[in-house]
Amino acid sequence: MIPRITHADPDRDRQIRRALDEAGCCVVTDAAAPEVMGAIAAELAEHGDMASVGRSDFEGHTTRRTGAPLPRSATFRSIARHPAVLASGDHVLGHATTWRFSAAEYIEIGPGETAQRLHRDRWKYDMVEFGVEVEMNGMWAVTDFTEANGATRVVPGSHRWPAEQRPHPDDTVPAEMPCGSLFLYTGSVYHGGGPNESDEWRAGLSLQHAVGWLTQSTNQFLECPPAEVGDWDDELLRFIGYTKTGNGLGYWRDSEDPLTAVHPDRELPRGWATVRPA
Ligand SMILES: O=C(O)CCC(=O)C(=O)O
Ligand SMILES: [Fe+2]
Repeated sequence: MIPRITHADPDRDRQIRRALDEAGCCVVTDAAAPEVMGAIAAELAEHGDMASVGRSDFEGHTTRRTGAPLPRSATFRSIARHPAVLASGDHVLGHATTWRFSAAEYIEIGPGETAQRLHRDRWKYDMVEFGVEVEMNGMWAVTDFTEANGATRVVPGSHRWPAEQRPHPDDTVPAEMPCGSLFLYTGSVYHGGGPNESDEWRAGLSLQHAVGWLTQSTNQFLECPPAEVGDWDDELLRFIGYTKTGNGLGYWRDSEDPLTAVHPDRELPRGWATVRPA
């Protein structure tokens, strides 16, 4: 069973932490208004039309993926640091000096799509067994997610499975949720896009976050270059990677703070010492 938590519940963050510990996943309902989801869909629509459908069994054959929602959608920027995202990342990735945004992708699963292969998202890191969780991911329901239209299928509790244990499709349950819900899951939970047996498209905004010492899935400094992000909040810039981390990672030139590249007029402290995101 996937734990379900209501966004407005005063005990929300504690429940999210417990669900991620026990099940490795949860659904937060009413995390954003359906209008917010609609605005993101509208802002991404012109880019989605240009993106091709997938080319492999993993990407899907009637699934459209649109990248770079941060620069393309001001509305997505306004919810990238949603409180439920911050609570889950702080809990799962808080062992690292910093954790940060890694990628987001708008995934539209079309009628007739088959089930995606079940996987752990953290396998992208050469399938290394790190001994700590390195990813904390999510999926915004931009449309309703139903079992029929391709809701993500997940194996609750599989974040604890040993490396050699593999899931069977019968182990999965669909992350059914209304538009505006947020499905949260750790990098070790087995899951995959569901088969779409309906005649409608299922749209979701997939989120990836990782510890600061790993490469981000998308190159944020190409996607959100310094010259184009001068009016973004410092918190968001820190969140997408304009920050030092660990013991001497992420600095720029003469041990400068990378935020200096966006705001050359600012005097920011130099040095390798980590600054935690604002
Ligand atoms: O579209 C989905 O429901 C899941 C996609 C996914 O897990 C992935 O592409 O890694
Ligand atoms: Fe995945």
